[in-house]
Amino acid sequence: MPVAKVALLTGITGQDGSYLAEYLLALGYEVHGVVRRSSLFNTQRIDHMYEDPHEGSAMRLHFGDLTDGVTLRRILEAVGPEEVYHLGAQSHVRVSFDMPEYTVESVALGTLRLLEAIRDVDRTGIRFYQAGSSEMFGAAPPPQSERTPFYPRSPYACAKVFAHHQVVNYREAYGMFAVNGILFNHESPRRGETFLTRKATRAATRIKLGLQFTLYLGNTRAKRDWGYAGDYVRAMHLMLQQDQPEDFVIATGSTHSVQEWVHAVFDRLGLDPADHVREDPRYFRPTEVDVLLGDASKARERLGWVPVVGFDELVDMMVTSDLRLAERERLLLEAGHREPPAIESRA
Ligand code: NAP
Ligand code: F7E
Repeated sequence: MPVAKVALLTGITGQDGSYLAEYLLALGYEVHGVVRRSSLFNTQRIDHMYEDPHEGSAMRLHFGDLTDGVTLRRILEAVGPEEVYHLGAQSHVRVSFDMPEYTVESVALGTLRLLEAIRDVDRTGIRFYQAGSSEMFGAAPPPQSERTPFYPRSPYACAKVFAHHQVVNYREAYGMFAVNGILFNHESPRRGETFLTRKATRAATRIKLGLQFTLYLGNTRAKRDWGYAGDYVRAMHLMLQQDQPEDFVIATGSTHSVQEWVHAVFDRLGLDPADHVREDPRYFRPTEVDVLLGDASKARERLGWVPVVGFDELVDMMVTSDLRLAERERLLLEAGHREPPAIESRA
């Protein structure tokens, strides 16, 4: 019987980490994840994969933090992974303007800490994936590909550009198998509730069931290339199975405005956004990324990667899932549970 490959994931509790862990477990991997300590459980997205380690679970969790290099090194030594998927980050662009120093600590220096730990533990045997972002292109005109120069427009994007260049430099300086996936926006029913797509599906489904009345938004003219997270984690894995380490753009190749997303969501529920959507200046960013539209032809040709889920199917999937969630909320409310705070009071 072939020996299972061992993978270590930072950010396993996040949207992408949960889909990637599922994907790798299905391929027969032993999956290890770095989880930060929190006062409430932060493992909701991966609980369904967790089994008692005493009974030989294929997924194991380790306490660690991207701001703590010593612990990252200890985890690497203890786990001995063949593949490291570095997904952990303070990943919210607007929040990065509120918390620039912490964002750089976790996104830029966190990546450097991990690369340094790998260099010491085993510089050539471990394959390393860096979660790069289309935000790095920022104000560069579309379409954006691997050849497009970066023009970052937020502390988050500046930190990702730093991490990107470190990965290239560790590859060239130490011969490490280290790659950057430059992923455009990808969404799912597991998307954090303060990102635009999910904020809209949560709000519209709650409005439909009478749990909320208004959705407050910032800039609705921005355009994004939105794909499905489940498709994008396949690309991460493919990048680490190649003969040579190379960087790839991952995108759908079509772009839609925030307004289009909101209309598509409200339409499906028979609601008119004009009755419910209002502007709130606090959701605007000091500098915005106006249009993202990815050219993923290199990934199509070299990895054989193409997205399966399109815009309409993604909207359907997220609306259906959040409608179920809102129905549960309403049932709890009817059973006398306290009304939860409105989504927009949270971020
Ligand atoms: P996410 O849902 O926000 O998940 C982020 C993960 O990082 C969570 O597991 C979080 O832990 C963890 N984390 C945050 N700060 C940490 C720290 N200091 N130490 C250790 N772990 C920490 O993000 P995502 O959407 O899955 O994205 C995954 C990665 O891809 C991120 O690096 C993101 O920047 C990048 N990316 C995302 C997209 C996208 O559209 N989703 C596109 C391009 C790039 P908690 O659960 O405890 O918060
Ligand atoms: O914003 C606009 C906002 O926060 C999308 C992260 O995963 O993808 C994500 O970053 C657009 C922006 O995602 C609201 O101004 C309007 O133009 O969902 P978002 P993002 O900033 O594109 C990239 C690729 C990453 O790497 C990041 O980690 O929507 N917008 N009104 C709003 N956005 C939010 N969040 N909330 C609003 O009320």
